Amino acid sequence: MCNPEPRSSTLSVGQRRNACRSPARSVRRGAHRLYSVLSLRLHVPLPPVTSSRAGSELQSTPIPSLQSNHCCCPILPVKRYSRRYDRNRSRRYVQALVDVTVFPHDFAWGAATAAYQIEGGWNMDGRGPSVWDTFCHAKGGVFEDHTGDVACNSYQLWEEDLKCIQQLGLTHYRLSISWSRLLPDGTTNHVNPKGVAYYNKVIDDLIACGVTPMITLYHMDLPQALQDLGGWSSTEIADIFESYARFCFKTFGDRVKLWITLNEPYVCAKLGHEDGTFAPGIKDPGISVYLAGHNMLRAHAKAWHTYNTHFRPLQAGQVSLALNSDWAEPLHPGCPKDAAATERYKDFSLGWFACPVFCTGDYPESMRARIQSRSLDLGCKQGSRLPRFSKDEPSPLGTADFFALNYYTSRKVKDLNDGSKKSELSFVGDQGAEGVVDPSWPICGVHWLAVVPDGLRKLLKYIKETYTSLPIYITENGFSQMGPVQIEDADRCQFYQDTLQEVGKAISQDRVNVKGYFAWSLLDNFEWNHGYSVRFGLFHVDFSTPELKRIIYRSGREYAAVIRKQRSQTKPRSI
Ligand code: GBH
Repeated sequence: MCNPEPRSSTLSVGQRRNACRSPARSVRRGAHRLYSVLSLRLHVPLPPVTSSRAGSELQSTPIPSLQSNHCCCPILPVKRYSRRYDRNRSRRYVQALVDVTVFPHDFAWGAATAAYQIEGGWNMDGRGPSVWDTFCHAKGGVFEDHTGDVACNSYQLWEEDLKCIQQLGLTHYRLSISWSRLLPDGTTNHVNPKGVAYYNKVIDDLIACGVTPMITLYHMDLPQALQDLGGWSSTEIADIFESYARFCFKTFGDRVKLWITLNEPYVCAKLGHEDGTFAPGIKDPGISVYLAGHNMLRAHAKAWHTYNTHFRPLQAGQVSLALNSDWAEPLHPGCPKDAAATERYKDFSLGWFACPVFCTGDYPESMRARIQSRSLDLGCKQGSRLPRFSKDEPSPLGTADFFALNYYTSRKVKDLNDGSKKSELSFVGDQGAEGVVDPSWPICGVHWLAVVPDGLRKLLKYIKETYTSLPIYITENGFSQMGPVQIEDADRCQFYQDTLQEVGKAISQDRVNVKGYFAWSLLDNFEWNHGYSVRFGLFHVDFSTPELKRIIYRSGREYAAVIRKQRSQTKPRSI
């Protein structure tokens, strides 16, 4: 097993090679040799080598491998790379393989980032602390105690980011606002003028360059002052969020027409309040998770109604929330228990937020029924642990003008009702289902990311059929790299090629109204509890030097070529 090395490692390539014994070491060794050559040519210092396993060791609950005690299925070892993703095959990508003609002429070609992951400047110019500052500074929760204190320093290097955006030829850029940079204590009682100036400049620069901004109001970084009042578990947070949203609509809405209120409420509620692996690090299984999710939905609904009533008439923009979801299929297709578990798995992830907003104004029936009956069985005093929406507040139903989807991976789902979680007070126990990785799927980089591009197509179709015919923006999708930096990231090129091909099929064959695609991410950045050991960027950021130089990956060059090609080939139809 591989011990992570310090970021300023001076080991030779040979020593590094011996230090890292991952199953994919031959692939990585080759890549590292290539990188060594590049580093000479580009004067790029060698990157730190981090173990491909180091990140997964952080996880308290590792992704279960394919193990099953019912039905029949051979159990194969999980591979880290398949043949598909380790070949230098993507040259044909731009020329032949992605059929760009199926994308509508006004398709949004984007990349996404989030404030805490890139900005740094954590205490500069009056920014207040957020829960992620506290979580990182407390140490122990993040790989090698990395922090977002500096990150890509986009607070001071915005112009460098803008050059990257222009180099890619993006039509859209998705960024998030650091709530505590704008409102240091989270409330509109104190506005930080430097924060307003920063986002004004970013927005103005984007527009001047012909790039449409999409702005997320909340991407995991709650102001610490609000956490001190109870955070997402408190009822009051919904009104406080509404005031923040109103402030942003008023201040930036003359120029910003695409808004995301909350990014991935599932992740914030589950990882932040159930598992405790994300800030604010609360481990309160089976209870806080539903409360936090509920207050996020209330907050979102209030913000949407505010926009709808007070801003839409003048500003004519659109507001939604970004929901993450795996695609899920039964582990054993013929097994009715796995089939039912798969429906629950989808309901407890995507349905938890999509059903109230797009379908019924309430949680999925399966969540209501399961949490109610298990609350009784487990002797919960307060009745069901799943809160109810009050009739005195705006309903979440209809509070989205488009569907915003973050897709990364897929799972095979097995029934858990007879297992150890049966009498456990927990979200997974309520769900009664567990997602596992199919051994035929390549795992690239971070351990949870099984690469399944056609899962995205299936998910898009499912959303259209189950939730809404509104336009869909894929607001995040990407591929990670760990270990030695590979600027010539052929595997990621292959991934984008396959994925865009699947998106094209969803548009042309399944008739899904996909309006745009945002690659995660513009830059290598602070990847939450994996720190800087996992890289999702289209640009590499050299974190070992203070300049934090941005270097385009081959996948960035190829993404740019696809965008250029699509934009030159598809013109608006003349009337
Ligand atoms: C996105 O979430 C985030 O919006 C973005 O900020 C982030 O950088 C990007 O993913 C890449 O990770 O470790 O087994 O507990 C994607 C959804 C859900 C994927 C939580 C990782 C953790 C699995 N994420 N999941 S585990």
